[in-house]
Amino acid sequence: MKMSKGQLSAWLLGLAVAGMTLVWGGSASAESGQPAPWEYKLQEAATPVMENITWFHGLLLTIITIITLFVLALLIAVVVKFNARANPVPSQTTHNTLIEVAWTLIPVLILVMIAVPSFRLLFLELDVPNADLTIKATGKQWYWSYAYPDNGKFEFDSLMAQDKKPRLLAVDNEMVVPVNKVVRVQTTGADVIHSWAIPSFGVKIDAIPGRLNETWFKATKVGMYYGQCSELCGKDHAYMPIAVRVVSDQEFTAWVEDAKKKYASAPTSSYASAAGLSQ
Ligand SMILES: [Cu+2]
Repeated sequence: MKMSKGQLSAWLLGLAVAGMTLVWGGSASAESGQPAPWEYKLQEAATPVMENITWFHGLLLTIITIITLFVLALLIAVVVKFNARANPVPSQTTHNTLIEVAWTLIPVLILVMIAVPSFRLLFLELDVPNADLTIKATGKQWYWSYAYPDNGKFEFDSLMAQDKKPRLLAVDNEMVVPVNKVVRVQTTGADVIHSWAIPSFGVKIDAIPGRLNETWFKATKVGMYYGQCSELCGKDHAYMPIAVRVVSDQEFTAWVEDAKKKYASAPTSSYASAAGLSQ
């Protein structure tokens, strides 16, 4: 098969367009907040942070694709134009100042172009804005406990529910938060290191014994959002999912009133009782 230069560039262009369609194309999952069959992309964003992560991921994939296709085109050009048959007398050239300066400077410029949005995203993730409420998530072998210090100081355990869907993600008592509110999440571990993570929120933070980590999210859509413990923590690491139910303000207030009664008799966290801090 012999390809003309025009055919080859048309073919490469087609490949690039197909790649970009995959990267920037429509949503893969019908239901947000959980994984979908054959999903190859990031879950649909439910917070501003995750929207930024998705955008940055798309940018990087675009840059990588263009660079890879460019290198592939150069390789093909070398193979076609400079093989022994097509080019029996090789050139003796060893240096070309212009090209050497270009292949140093252009990669530097590309890296700077990546660094600017990268640092902006890091600051967005790390800088917790003024929070509307704080929730403390304690990782335990093998479930999570959630405390609401701003809403009545109750605490409850959240265990995987065997009989509920989605399988391995549903829990008995979900963490409940109001929509469009900045939620500060503080994490700690009661026994070993766990990690509190929700893909569609763009949040993943270690829960470390003896330490208090914090992160934040602002869910912009009501619904159910699922995640999993993301630090290998022992035998049942795969069976301590995280489920967050995002509701309207009124529903949240009603839920808090309910929860205060429902969890009134729940034991306080092991830390609070060990330190004599129980309310
Ligand atoms: Cu864990």
